Amino acid sequence: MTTALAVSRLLPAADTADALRTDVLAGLTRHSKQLPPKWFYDARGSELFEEITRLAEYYPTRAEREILVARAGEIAAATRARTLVELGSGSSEKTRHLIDALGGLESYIPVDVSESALVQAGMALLAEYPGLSVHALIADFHQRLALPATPGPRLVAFLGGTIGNLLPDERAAFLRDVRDLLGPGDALLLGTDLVKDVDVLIAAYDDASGVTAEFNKNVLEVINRELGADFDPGAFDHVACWDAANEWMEMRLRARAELTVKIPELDLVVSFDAGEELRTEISVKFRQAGVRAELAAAGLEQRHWWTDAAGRYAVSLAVR
Ligand code: AVJ
Repeated sequence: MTTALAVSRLLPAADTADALRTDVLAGLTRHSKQLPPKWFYDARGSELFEEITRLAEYYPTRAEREILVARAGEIAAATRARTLVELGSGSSEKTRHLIDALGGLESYIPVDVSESALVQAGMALLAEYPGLSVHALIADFHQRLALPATPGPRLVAFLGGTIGNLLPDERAAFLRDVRDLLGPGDALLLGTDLVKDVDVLIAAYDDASGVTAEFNKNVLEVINRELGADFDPGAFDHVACWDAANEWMEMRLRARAELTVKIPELDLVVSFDAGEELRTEISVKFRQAGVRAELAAAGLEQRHWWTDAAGRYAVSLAVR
């Protein structure tokens, strides 16, 4: 028996194109230039991110995997989930531990903006788990989701530490939206990177082999391709720094010299001073009390908090 992969597009491709134009226009014409990190992830950017997850310096992926492997049985027992919804699923690599552990799982709903990642991951999972129905949703995790009618209880997973890309008010709105997705008996599994030694953090975002630098500069390639811009990625330096007041890592691109960039699709010319920085990502590092408080503010109760043995990363299980 072959089961087809169901794919629903909740995010029209035209909306994605509009969103990029809006973000680039707003982000490059303001006083402190910035771009949202979601634009890193075209096919090349997703590939570079996968490479980052294998770097010696980039611990979060391995730490999260350690937790999921160690706690899979507890997660299964606590949730008895029959449907797994994974927000920002990407390659769905980390999901296999959960699917394996959730013995009674009937339905898997990966949600991602990247259609290519969804189709690739979805097809692979269908082949590996013959009894599982897979319904992929092309959607932005920032958008309110209407989920297909699948059997409960549902477990909504948001892993990888991606919640750290959101500012505090964006996290609050996101967590309220997740709460609205959950019915009684449903649960949220949330991965968060933790505050730690600054040198460890800096190394994770500025690796010796330069993969993260290339990942960071890839956003300029995306803007060149999609909006006809003429960014020279080589004219920028990769910068990773710790913001101690906000407890987040920042990635920036710093113009080596004064330069201008044409963005024909926006009828825009942008100038950079020598040394001017463009913020491309924040990656918030959390503490347990903070995560618990943010969950509570959204109407969610933190039932479990599991860290890796080294205490670098945490996975929370929360319910309504
Ligand atoms: C996938 C968003 C969790 O913030 O650590 C990796 C992306 N940025 N290296 C992170 C990223 C630089 C990553 N997240």
